[in-house]
Amino acid sequence: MENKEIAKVLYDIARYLEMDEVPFKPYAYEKVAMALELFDGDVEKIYKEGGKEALFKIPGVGKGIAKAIEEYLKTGTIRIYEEYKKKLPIDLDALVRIEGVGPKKARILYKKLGIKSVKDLERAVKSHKVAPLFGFGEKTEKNILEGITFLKRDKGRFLLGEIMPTIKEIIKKLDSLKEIKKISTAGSVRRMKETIGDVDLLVVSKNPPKVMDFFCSLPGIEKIWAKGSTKASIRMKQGFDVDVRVVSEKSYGSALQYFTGSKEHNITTRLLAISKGLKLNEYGVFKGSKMIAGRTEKEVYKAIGLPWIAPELREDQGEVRAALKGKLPDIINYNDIKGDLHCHSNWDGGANSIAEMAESAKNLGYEYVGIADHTKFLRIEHGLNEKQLLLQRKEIRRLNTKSPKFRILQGCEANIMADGSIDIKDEVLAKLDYVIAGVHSQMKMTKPQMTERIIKAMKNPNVDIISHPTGRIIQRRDEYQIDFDRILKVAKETGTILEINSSPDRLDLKDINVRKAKEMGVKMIINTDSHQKDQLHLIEFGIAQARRGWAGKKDIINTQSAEKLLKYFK
Ligand code: DGT
Ligand code: CA
Ligand code: CA
Repeated sequence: MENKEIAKVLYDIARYLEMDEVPFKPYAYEKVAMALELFDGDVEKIYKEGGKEALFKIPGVGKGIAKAIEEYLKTGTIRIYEEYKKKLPIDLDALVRIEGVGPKKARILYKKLGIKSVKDLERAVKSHKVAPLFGFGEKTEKNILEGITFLKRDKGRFLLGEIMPTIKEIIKKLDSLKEIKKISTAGSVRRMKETIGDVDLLVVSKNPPKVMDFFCSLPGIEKIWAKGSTKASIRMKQGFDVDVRVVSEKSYGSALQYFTGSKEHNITTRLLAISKGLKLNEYGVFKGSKMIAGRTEKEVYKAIGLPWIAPELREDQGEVRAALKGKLPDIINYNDIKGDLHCHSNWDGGANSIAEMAESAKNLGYEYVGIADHTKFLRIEHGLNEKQLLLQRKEIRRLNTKSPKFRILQGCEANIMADGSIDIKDEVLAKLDYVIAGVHSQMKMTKPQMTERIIKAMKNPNVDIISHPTGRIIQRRDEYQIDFDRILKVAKETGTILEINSSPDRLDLKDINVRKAKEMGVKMIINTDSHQKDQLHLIEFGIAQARRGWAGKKDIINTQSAEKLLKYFK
């Protein structure tokens, strides 16, 4: 049984408990569910070997949850989970994905209007049955409708960061099969797009039937759509589909080039081949009937007169033209980051201590880490006030003397208030190593208002970085109404750094905005916004967006040493 499967059930229980207004418990379940998703060990194995007590190894697991996990491992379900499902037979997963609908609201909607699904809700909202409910109102009704429309727009796509761990597991399993000589992702996964329609895998093997059998018997499969002699397609329990294709070694490069896409990039490369009197397809590059390339991607690109192009760039956004002129950007590499400056500690309710965050950062090979806890306006996040920030500063200084080679920097993630002011006094901000400021409230302002609000914050001489600058949450919430070009202009003038937030549901700045920032000469920083140590690795997804936005090492300030980095700050 997969950890993720258990995590999912715990998440659901957390939501049900929340709907039932049980205090504290929902949070405990949710925390363990989150920890489980990132947990390295195999929970089922740990339990088999060490019994219930061994489950305490999982962060956040106490007696109650250990018992629940045990019950699930033994019986395949949990009693309260089944009871809740009967009591509240609604499509909870889908309903709470709508911005503006939480578990509590979902419960009211079911009890009062019998709403079980998104479809039911859409109907109710459109006939204005929701606004009169206690705790809802016109505005909520409108927000819910917007949320539903938003979800539909991106229907059936999955967050890359959410499914990547499973993709990596699948690849690892396939790779263990000796009949598989080579394996790679293709399609949007290889291009590291923020959302994924389906997962494409490419395999080289001399024994395709064996590969097909093995692939179609992987754990976690919900159903098999198709199983042919060299091609198969499955649906995973998590809801997404995976296509696998077996190709011959001599066509591996051209197949990889073809199935990596994007479709638009392929059209451009194929036209280029035609213009040179060649034919390019998934089997190779051909001159008449003679195959002149196909074994590797590099050789395929070379045959049509191009250097190899990184998959993240293959969106037909001018990359082929740039390649022809020898002007492909020298994009940042996945191992170029030297430290993460947006990490939360347990001072603001994060899961880990400053020392633990630092330890994990060190293990990633970083030279420094920056603690940027929330500040006082964000009460629910236990934001720190001036006094606490100064206390924390002392603590960080103490920790730094203990490990001279690795450096902990202290920042904060302060709030940009509606009028553009910062919720922490300037004299305290000035004492920190750096200051991140972000919008966390009143996000629905008009374009001029929101633009001015952020500009005012950037003009504050203590504000160095703007976190998640456009505020979007993928599949949930649009960007704020802002004049992004003006924001870039002022960022440039004031030397303010814009964050590329790596959280898989944010990825903010997104790729096209990264490209704009780069073109304007605005510096950026890639951070994870980790609230626990196991999230630090999510940096991969921020780097991917930076690459998709053509950013180079020099555009991203945390590719520099701590000393150089501190010089960038105001
Ligand atoms: P997705 O799955 O919607 O996130 O996006 P992709 O890019 O993974 O698209 P998918 O899975 O439909 O196809 C994988 C790749 O195969 C695609 O990026 C390019 C190639 N491909 C598929 N259909 C066509 C086509 O009709 N023409 C060309 N030139 N290439 C195609
Ligand atoms: Ca795909
Ligand atoms: Ca596909």
